[in-house]
Amino acid sequence: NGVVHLADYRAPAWRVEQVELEFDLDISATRVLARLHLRRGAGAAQPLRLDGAGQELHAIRLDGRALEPHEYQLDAQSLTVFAVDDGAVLETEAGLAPDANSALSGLYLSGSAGAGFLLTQCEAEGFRRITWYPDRPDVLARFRVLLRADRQRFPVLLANGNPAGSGELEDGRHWAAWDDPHPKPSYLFALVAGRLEQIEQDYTTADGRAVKLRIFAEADAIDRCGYAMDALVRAMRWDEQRYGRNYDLDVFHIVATHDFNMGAMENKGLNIFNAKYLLADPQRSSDEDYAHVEAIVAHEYFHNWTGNRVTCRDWFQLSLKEGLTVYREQQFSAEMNSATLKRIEDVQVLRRAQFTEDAGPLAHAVRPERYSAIDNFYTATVYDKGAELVRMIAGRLGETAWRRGMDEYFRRHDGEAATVEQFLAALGDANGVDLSAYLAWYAQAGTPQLQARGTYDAAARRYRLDLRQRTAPTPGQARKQALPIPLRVALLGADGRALPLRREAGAAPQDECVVELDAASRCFEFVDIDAPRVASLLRGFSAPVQLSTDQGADDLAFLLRFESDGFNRWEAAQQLARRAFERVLGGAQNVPELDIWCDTLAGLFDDAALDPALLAELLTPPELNELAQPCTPLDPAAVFAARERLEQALAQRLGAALEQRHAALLKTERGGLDGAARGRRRLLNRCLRLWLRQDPAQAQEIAATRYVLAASMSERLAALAGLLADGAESGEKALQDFERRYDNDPVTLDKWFALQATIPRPDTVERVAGLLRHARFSLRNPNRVSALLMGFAARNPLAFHRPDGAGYVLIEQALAEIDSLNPTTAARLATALKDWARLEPGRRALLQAALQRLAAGARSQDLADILRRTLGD
Ligand code: B3K
Ligand code: ZN
Repeated sequence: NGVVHLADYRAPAWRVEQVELEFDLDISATRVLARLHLRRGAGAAQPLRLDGAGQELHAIRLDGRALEPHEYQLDAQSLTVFAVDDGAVLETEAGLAPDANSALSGLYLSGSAGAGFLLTQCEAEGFRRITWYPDRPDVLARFRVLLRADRQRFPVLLANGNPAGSGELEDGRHWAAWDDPHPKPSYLFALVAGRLEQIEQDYTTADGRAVKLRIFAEADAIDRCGYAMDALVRAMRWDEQRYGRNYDLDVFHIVATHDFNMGAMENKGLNIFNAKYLLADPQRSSDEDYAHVEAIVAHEYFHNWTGNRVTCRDWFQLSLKEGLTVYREQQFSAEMNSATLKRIEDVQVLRRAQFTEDAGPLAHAVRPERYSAIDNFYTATVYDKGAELVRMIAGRLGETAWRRGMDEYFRRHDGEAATVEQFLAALGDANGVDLSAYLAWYAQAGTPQLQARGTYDAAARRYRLDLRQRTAPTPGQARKQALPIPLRVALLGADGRALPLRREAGAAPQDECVVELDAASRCFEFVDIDAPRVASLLRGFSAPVQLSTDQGADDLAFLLRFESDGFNRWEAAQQLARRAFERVLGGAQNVPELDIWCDTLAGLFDDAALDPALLAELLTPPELNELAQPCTPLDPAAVFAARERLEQALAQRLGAALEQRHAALLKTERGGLDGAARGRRRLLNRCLRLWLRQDPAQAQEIAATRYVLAASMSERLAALAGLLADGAESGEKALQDFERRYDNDPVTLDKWFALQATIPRPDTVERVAGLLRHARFSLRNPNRVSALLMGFAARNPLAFHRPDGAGYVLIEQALAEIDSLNPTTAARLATALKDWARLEPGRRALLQAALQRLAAGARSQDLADILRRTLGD
């Protein structure tokens, strides 16, 4: 049935010591010669079974002798050779059609046949679509690659590793050889061939290696790669300084493509990037785009050690490289920018994507125990919850011990394919601690609910904190165990300052303590405490849990005013907004929480000491998906209306101050890219959105002007999104202008599609249906699908969940088509339908029917897997 189980892992029966690949590249007919130097692996002698999919076999030789048909067996997924000796060399010749590869896995064409270029994507199982190979991450081989192609059509020929010669051939063809000295699994293989421009920079590593850094892109994009280069250099320095990790080849190459199934790929020495996460320029990129480029360039670079030098034994260990690398990127971004803001954004991502995943039918452990389509496990759980687990472990060890542990991890496993157990063992052994209790976090799905209750005994001067945890059942995991939960705690006095904390009399006092809940429930005591006003719990979001406390709205307002931990200050605002939302949704007319939320924020609005970016975040209630999460049965329109009431109330309460602050911020707005300018702009844009609610007539006029005069893309987008949400006529005019301006720039035109897909109005369904027929739209391009269809299905609940089901039908039809083109993209889009069972009965029936029809017709294993799990079959 195609299900793979972690428990069934066996070491490979055959290894590849070295592989030589020769490519004769052509858009529609590429030939691949593979020469595998084989070694017997673990276990008793077994026939050599290689993975393969889709290519044609032109020749097969063993130790130079052509094999007879009875000596091997070929089927749709594999090639088996029966009698192979240790040390044998197997040669195969394959034929591929890159231009017919719409799945964008394996070797494919980016762009048009006339002008585009060839490239590969192999993770997780794309290499088998290029040649027959033991396509699993624990087979590490040395790769030598020879590329041959027409020089005019393919002037640039790239592969992993170091350049090993190049030259001319007859008939206008040329060749380039590449040699990667670091043994690697096949999923890290890459090649790129085509007409590409480049920028270059010299870099010397801390240990003295001279490296050429190059970024390649098509001619119209190459002048937008400078920021990525800058980010790369900073990431390389940072990894040297913070982790002692140096780069290990003579070149480091990055290539940009518009046709890519994900964000980017860390192929050894040859990273390939979705152009959307590599290109940046002040006119066309938003502040968010810049942050993404910096983070993803760093992420892929950091993989060179966490992922490439130490790779994963099997795909169940995916979070070993992904969670760890996300965590390293989070540290890097926090140091490059505002640590508080970065933490807030990380937690937003976690709550919006991972907590919702954990609470639904697709919930799975950070290290799942089975899968039927591995590409469906590149999830928020594996990445973002995985990063939270690493963060907890790093926090448990402390900075110095964490570094010592990581050094030990690299020392033990460099050049190997490792497991989560080995990771925890290295970290623990280096520091004489046992971290194995954290394995349960990797094995157990679901978000723990943490309940906290504080009591103060004035006579005894003791503060007692009662903690209790519980995790609800998830699909396939009925019973849950207690997990180790570190909780960063402070007690604030009436003046807002942290009180000295002692766990026992006479101990040295601390401003903040970490208590670890290591059972279902426990109580912790603090002694010699005077007059605590409020407890600040889970500071910095010290564990990926859902915390509920017995604190009242006044306590939250106090935290919002005085808490010195920036994250928890924001969290207090979120919790207050959430309580107000729940009361409003419940139908209450009089909502004291709403007044408290508005009043407290109004009190902070003019606080000159407050970072403008943080203020902008304080002024933003949780987004719709977060608010909707606990609602069963869910009426998305009611959730939308309740959140609107929050925004309205806040806008009214702030009143004329919005216009004033907006005007003041505008005076200094020049489109600057430094952190301070970006922070001010965040507040500028937030003020505009609120002002549009408070005084639509006037604010719309200003927004229309700002759209035209905007000094930056962030400002332009905010003005346009505001106008569109209001249904303003000037918004439509601005949309037309936007399309004219950026018609030829795919990355920016995607913003145009996404803006329209997310207009929170019921008739957006018709608008999206119209855009599906737009000349620039194509179901073959994942970025376009993501902008228009994912934007609509995942980020526009009001329109997508229109009660007549029109939004569901639209997505159903598109999905059926995408499934036959690009299974990965289809499966990802289908995850936007996962919450059908929580909907109120009317919508639920409509969406369920759509899902069932889709499941009946699904062609790819990827889509079928998501639908099956979504429907709970
Ligand atoms: N490792 C790649 C993701 C590959 C996805 C394959 N379906 C990018 C990254 O996480 O850095
Ligand atoms: Zn990654």
